[in-house]
Amino acid sequence: MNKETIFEELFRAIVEVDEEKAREAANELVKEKIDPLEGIEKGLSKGMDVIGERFEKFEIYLPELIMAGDVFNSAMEVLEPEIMARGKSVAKKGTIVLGTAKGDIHEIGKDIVAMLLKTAGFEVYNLGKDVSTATFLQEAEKAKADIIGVSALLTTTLLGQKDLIDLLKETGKRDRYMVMVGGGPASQDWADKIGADGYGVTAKEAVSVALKLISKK
Ligand code: B12
Repeated sequence: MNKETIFEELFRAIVEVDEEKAREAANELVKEKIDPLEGIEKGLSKGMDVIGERFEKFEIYLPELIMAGDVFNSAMEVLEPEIMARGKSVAKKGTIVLGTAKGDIHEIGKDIVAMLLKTAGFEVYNLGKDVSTATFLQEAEKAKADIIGVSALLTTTLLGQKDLIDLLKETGKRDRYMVMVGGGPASQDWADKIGADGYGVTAKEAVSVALKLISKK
């Protein structure tokens, strides 16, 4: 199977909510030695965008959304070892505490960000989903983190990113931690507006942003 066909199969596996197809296409991708990140971007994530659009138009409902997430994860089970194996970094770059904002349970994208940061040499503390601003700060202190990363997929939970920056200011710790934000409704404009140090559209970008931030330290 060629590259484009595999991407198409990954895309269709999500849109058709077909776990078996997802695993098969992911295995094929690994066999053909294609960059798994390209498969995520050009296949799986594109499928998720279509699922999101259909959900918005009431063409599908919550159970399908949940199942699409499961299909994505089953492809990731195949791709993750390959991504980790391709990571070639040895030297430790820095420490990052990462989580999804309070009230938000989306974590597929955030987990990919965590995985890529690890392969790039960061020590990553993945706090999971629905994380309060107080917990972000508490865990960053415990881990002696350099960077705090906040993911938000809902317009309503985007404010959690601003709340963290406000909390850091209030507690006199704004200069202690760099803050990186991401997720669907976030943007560079938003990051600038709330005074975040970095923003990334994709997990790959999250890594370059984190590397840039750490080099400035
Ligand atoms: C799967 C999914 C779910 C799953 C999540 C499963 C899980 N374990 O994560 C479930 C079923 C739980 C779910 C629930 C809901 N969802 Co939902 N969901 C999605 C869907 C289809 C895909 C998200 C996804 O995983 N994408 C794939 C990953 C790889 O991409 P990503 O998350 O964007 O992450 C990438 C980048 O954003 C970036 N990134 C992510 N985090 C970070 C962090 C940093 C620091 C950086 C730098 C970068 C970065 O890197 C990632 C990899 O490249 C989206 C549609 C969409 N296109 O986003 C809707 C979507 C996000 N959901 C939506 C909604 C409305 C809901 C619900 C409210 C539905 C409901 N009525 O209950 C609930 C909310 C529950 C809650 N409290 O959080 C809306 C949000 C609208 C809005 N703007 O507010 C969307 C956009 C669908 C839509 N178009 O209507 N959902």
